[in-house]
Amino acid sequence: MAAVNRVWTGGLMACALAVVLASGFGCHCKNKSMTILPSPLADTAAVLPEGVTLPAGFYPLAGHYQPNSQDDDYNGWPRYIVSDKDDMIMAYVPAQAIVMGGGAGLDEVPARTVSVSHFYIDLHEVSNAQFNRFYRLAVRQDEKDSSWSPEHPLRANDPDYCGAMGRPWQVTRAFKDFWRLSANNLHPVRNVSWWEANSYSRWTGKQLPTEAQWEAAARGSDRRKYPWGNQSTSEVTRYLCNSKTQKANYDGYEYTAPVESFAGGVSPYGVYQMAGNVAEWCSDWYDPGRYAYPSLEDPPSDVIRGPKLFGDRNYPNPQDKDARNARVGPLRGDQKAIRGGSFADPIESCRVETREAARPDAHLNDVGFRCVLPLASAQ
Ligand SMILES: [Ca+2]
Ligand SMILES: [Ca+2]
Repeated sequence: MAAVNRVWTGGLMACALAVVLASGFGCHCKNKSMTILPSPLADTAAVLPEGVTLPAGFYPLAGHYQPNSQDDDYNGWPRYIVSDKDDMIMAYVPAQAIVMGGGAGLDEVPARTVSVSHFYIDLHEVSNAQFNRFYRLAVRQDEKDSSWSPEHPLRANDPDYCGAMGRPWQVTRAFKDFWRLSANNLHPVRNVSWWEANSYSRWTGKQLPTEAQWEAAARGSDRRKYPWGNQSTSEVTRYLCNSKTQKANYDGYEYTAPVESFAGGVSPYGVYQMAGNVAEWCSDWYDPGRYAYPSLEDPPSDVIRGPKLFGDRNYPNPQDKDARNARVGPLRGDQKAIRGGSFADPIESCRVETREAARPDAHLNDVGFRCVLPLASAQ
């Protein structure tokens, strides 16, 4: 677990990030056949060790992957990979047991230990440019074929599908309320509903993180209060995090900051802005009392799933022990979990343990998202 404490310092990564972000959006989508070219960041020729297999469309980061090097190797797993669909760099988070919660909020107690398998997580929040690339594709496909949906569309018997939503994967232009072409391409997308975030994640072949995955990526296993440690004074955090400060501009940003800002505040895995900037949608339905049902197990496969309709007064169902025990969250709910706090929250609300929630159809001006790539089995 020594790797957990390594802090990323890669100037090379910053260069690669700047190149892909500066290249803007649409570079893969201009020809009508929609041919997906490999990301310029992808090392498509890399030979991975036996037993290390990345899904199609995911490659080691070009110029960075050196098998068996101490700096870029978690038992053969590249420390950084690239997601071809959205040119996103993703960071490796090893399998581990983490202590979730234990903080000040009533929904954060008691602390509980959860085992998380290994996965990759987006290095930064999804940017306006990245989301706009998906939006343009979604709208164009929607106009041609009204039955279009991203890969792996939700079905009516999927627990994440709400019949009242009609076509929940439909992507709206709401994010454009806060996106100004060229002016803030590299800022995080916001004003996107959970459905839209989920559609994006499915399009890329990824998922939204569970609360457990999100917390593991933000803090590792040492129970730190913030991604960078425990410092919380405004004098210190002005250099580590974009939160709401007494002086509107104390940390340099009254609203959002570019997604790769505040390099000093990255998590133990080098992940940017898990605290602040925009708060982030998670895949879990929100259950404020869930920590009272500690469990190390995934939900049993024979649990009967069903759609949850808004306004169901039976939620949470006290009989639904299987769902409440699941570390991946309840099977039903009417709000989705949100993590990390935002530019509109005081630093105390940007703690790793802070839990918030909103209806999945809500468009909130300080909520965005990032994605994860779960790996098949624990190492
Ligand atoms: Ca700020
Ligand atoms: Ca954030």
